[in-house]
Amino acid sequence: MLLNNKQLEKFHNDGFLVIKNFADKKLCDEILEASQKHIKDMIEPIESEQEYLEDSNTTTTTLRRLRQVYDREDIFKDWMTNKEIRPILEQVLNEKAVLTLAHHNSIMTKMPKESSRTTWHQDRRYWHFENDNLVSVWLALDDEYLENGLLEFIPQSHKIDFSSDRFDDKTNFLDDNEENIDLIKKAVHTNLEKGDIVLFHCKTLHAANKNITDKAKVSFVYTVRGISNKPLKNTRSDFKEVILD
Ligand SMILES: O=C(O)CCC(=O)C(=O)O
Repeated sequence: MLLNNKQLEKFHNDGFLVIKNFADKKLCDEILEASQKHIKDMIEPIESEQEYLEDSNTTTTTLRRLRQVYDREDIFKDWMTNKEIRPILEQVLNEKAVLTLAHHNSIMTKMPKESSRTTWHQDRRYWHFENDNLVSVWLALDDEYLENGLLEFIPQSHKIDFSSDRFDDKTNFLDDNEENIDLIKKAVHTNLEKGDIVLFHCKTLHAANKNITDKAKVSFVYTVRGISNKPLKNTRSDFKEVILD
């Protein structure tokens, strides 16, 4: 499958693109099913909500993300190496894609009630590559909407070079900075249905609310880099990778 010119232009212009109905709904159900035991038993490595809270002295652990999912189940690996998406990844990266397993290699959850808001940020904040030619692929395994923590994006934010004072010391984009307030007003969202994917650039500002519904939201996210955009040596981005030939 290939993007048409309008879709490709939209991706480059906005910094993200929703592709409706990309993955088979049955595949989404199977991925979700395979993720259940990892979620229920919080099988490591995981990221917890508590890691994101400033003054958390609770002993509870709420799952936020299953990390390093590529090697956990064949069905996860198969999704991340899916052949149908490769021409699209090559289009948006403008060169061959390499799956980088260091960072977004995750099943992302928003647990009912216990999840927290994900503040505005750019994904490249903790990544170390030669440049910013990195794109993430988000798969909705079920319906996603604002009340259960749908991703929201700020169109064209990937084109802006922000000064560091617009972020806090954890590189969250400050909600109360005057210039940021104006930009955040431009945020958009598109409800997702099972099987929809979203491609987003590593500089595109995005955020998500907490899940206020009674059902967990579970999504899959992985990242690819352009083949010429190498991870910097001796950083955490310099990790196992898969060339998507
Ligand atoms: O679902 C979320 O909390 C946001 C996830 C996110 O920002 C990301 O994976 O880059």
